[in-house]
Amino acid sequence: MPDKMKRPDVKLVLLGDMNVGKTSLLHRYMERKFKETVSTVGGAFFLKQWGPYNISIWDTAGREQFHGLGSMYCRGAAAVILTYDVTNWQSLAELEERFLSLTDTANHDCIYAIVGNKADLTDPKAHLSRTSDGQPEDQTECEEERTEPQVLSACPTPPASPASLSGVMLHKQVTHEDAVALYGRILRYKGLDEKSSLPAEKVCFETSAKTGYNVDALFETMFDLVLPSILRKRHENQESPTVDLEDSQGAHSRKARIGCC
Ligand SMILES: Nc1nc2c(ncn2[C@@H]2O[C@H](COP(=O)(O)OP(=O)(O)OP(=O)(O)O)[C@@H](O)[C@H]2O)c(=O)[nH]1
Ligand SMILES: [Mg+2]
Repeated sequence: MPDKMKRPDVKLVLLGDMNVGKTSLLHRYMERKFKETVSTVGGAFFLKQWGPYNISIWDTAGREQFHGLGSMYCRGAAAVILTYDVTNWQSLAELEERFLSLTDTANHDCIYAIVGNKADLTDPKAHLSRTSDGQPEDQTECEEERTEPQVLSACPTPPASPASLSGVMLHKQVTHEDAVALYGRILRYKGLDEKSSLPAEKVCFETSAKTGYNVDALFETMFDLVLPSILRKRHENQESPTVDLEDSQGAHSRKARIGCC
């Protein structure tokens, strides 16, 4: 497929504190598995083909030292997925204290989702997971259970809690209501009216990257919600077509060469 066909139509960004599971959520959705992660450095993006559209999904680093990059990654984002860990109250507080202001560079009609990950640690129902077509999630490739030695990197992400391995439930520090309340505060921060915005029930999720619980629902809901943004962008581009600098420079230099020889 020519390179141009793969240019992203729209951008989604995952934000949140280190260790909440942003990279694991993306692996689960894109690669259908849960595997050991290394704490993200800077950011990385995956391209997802959604019908005729290309969606770039940006994974960002939660570590404080990369904080300055966050607003750059959010520039022009059509959706931001603010991620916390349901077993860690501070990870929710950080979304408001540290990450929300990074979204000032996102599109004015950016959609915000609030996602509480690691639900498998607190909620037995998060152990059962279905793919978007209703099939049980395939967990046979769960690399966490592999016994081969893992290559240690300079900055390994702390391993999943032993509780997640033993099946012991942990205390849920953040409730769904806490996330809904944060969503309300985000709308106020953005100067948006609750009545004309997406309802919290549509954009507040609890997920498990480990079991796959709600992961398809999260990403695919977001893809559907950004479709209007894609269509608007395409419409704007049709009305004021951009000049492809590469092509025009190529044509120009070809002309120049023709002219001078
Ligand atoms: N039990 C459980 N553990 C998870 C889940 N998601 C991630 N983890 C574990 O949490 C740790 C951190 O996961 P990452 O995906 O690297 O976290 P991150 O948010 O990308 O972290 P940074 O890249 O540092 O910002 C890893 O040990 C994962 O195995 C989950 O849904 N359930
Ligand atoms: Mg990461």
